[in-house]
Amino acid sequence: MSTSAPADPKKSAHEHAVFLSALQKAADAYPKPQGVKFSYGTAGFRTLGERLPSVMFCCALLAVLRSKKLGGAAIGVMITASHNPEQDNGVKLVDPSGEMLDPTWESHATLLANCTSTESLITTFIDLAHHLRVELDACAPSSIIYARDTRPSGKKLVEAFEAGLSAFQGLKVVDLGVHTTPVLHYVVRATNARDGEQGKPTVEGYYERMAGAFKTLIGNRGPLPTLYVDCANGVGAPAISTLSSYLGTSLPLQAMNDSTTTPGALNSQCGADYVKTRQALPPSVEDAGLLDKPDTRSCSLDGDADRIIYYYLGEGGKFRLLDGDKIAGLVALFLMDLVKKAKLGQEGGEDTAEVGVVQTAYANGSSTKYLKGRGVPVTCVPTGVKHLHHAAQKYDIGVYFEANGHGTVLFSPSFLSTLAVHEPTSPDSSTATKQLLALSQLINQAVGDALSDMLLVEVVLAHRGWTAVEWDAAYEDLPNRLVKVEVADRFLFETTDAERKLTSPAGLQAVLDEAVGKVEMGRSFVRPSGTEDCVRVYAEAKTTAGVDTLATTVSDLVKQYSKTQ
Ligand code: 16G
Ligand code: MG
Repeated sequence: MSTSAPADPKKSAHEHAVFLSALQKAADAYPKPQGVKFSYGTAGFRTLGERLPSVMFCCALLAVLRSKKLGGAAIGVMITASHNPEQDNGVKLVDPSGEMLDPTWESHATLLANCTSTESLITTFIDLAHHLRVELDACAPSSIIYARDTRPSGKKLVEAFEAGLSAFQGLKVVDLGVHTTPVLHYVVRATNARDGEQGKPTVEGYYERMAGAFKTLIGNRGPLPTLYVDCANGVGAPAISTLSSYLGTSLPLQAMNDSTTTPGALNSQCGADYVKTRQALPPSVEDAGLLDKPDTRSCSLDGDADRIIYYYLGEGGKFRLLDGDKIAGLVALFLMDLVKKAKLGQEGGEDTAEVGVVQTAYANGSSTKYLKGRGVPVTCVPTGVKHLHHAAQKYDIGVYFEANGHGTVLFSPSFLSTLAVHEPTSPDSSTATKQLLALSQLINQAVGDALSDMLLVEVVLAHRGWTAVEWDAAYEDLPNRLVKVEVADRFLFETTDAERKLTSPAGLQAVLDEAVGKVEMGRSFVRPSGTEDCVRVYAEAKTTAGVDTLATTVSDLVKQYSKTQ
């Protein structure tokens, strides 16, 4: 198994035998449930919480392996099922930079999780370590940081995970407890960074850094009007309460749907996913009658607080959605203005930095048009945070948002170095430079973060002197529909061009193009879901009638072609 000769072969063989026996004993308590096939997808493993103990055990083994492979760098493990119903749970691994697990390791996770006996699990694990050239002995350092959300199944899953860790000697382990997904990503990234350059690697460090940057950016513009926050009855509730205490009076936050212990309440009739898919207020928010003034803004977090959607009631009490696309537009144009003001070019010349936006095909056509019309480069990538994140890293300032509200802004290391040494030639340029630096601390550099995105939106609105109404006025969304179509085999549907075109089933794309051509400003695409057993159809058009026709036609064609293969 080892590639280098051990110092004392006898001692090493003995240690290995002790390790195998500990592993066997621990693994026996967590057999894989029969008849279930686990798959590590875009959001890690996700299914009913009661099915997951054996998966948690396997994730402990994989996390240790990954950390040892990377010379002992801290690996994160988050136990959550985000916006899924309360009985579901899930687990995903976080790489040392705070990004999602390297996709080439996803198959290793799936392989381990599907082992049907302790013997096959141990053999598979040892073979994997051998194949990846990882030393399993205690001398090879390993460090794991984990957290969970408020789901009732979380405690048991943590126990299963810890049982997996218990087979190893000499691990560095940090249990953060109950926190949001972005907190875990932040702590992992900060732990692995040099000289604290990403902030203090603790939960307190996370809140301090973010709240400190917010206060700097708000300056004497505060206190801002009260913001109503729907916490989806999830882990966002304690997080909002903690954040409030760090913010003081600069931004009064009023939490709604903050009952984390009421059975069945999590994500039920509330939260970012509910609001985005129904395009309506959560009933609890409507009943509270708090959004009575036309400019009172409110937002909803999802179950693990890595997504955020804003909204308000417009003229005649009409629900108005301010989704991920609207956030991207607001933020990108603000950043472009700041870069211009900072005059980062040679001898006080204008911008040298490129601010770009990354979207998926789900972005409303109006948002893409709005951005391009204002000279903002836009990249379209396939659904899933890892694709957006990587594309955003190609810009000096990369703004990425999915329409569903998951996103953040990445500042490239070279841009941050430019800012750090920049010598402003005017008070305006000095202020803008300081603001850009504060923004790089306010915004979570590891992953989309509802809390940090919320503060970012508040900063931009305060600087612009806008209410939700002025923000919303940027453009009018084209009417759009998202339809879920159940088919016998969703893997029959294959896509290209950032999921905008189908390559299979044969012939379907041509008839879709024909259907789209018949509808004014029509656009539609079809892709297999990465998280559910279905195919998703997206359609948009100039009018509501047009989009309804297009969505129905395309859904019918999908059903028809899924049968003829
Ligand atoms: C996952 C993705 C999210 C994406 C969604 C699409 C991550 C962390 N999350 O939740 O970004 O919008 O899947 O779901 O990548 P779908 O494939 O079922 O449409
Ligand atoms: Mg989430």
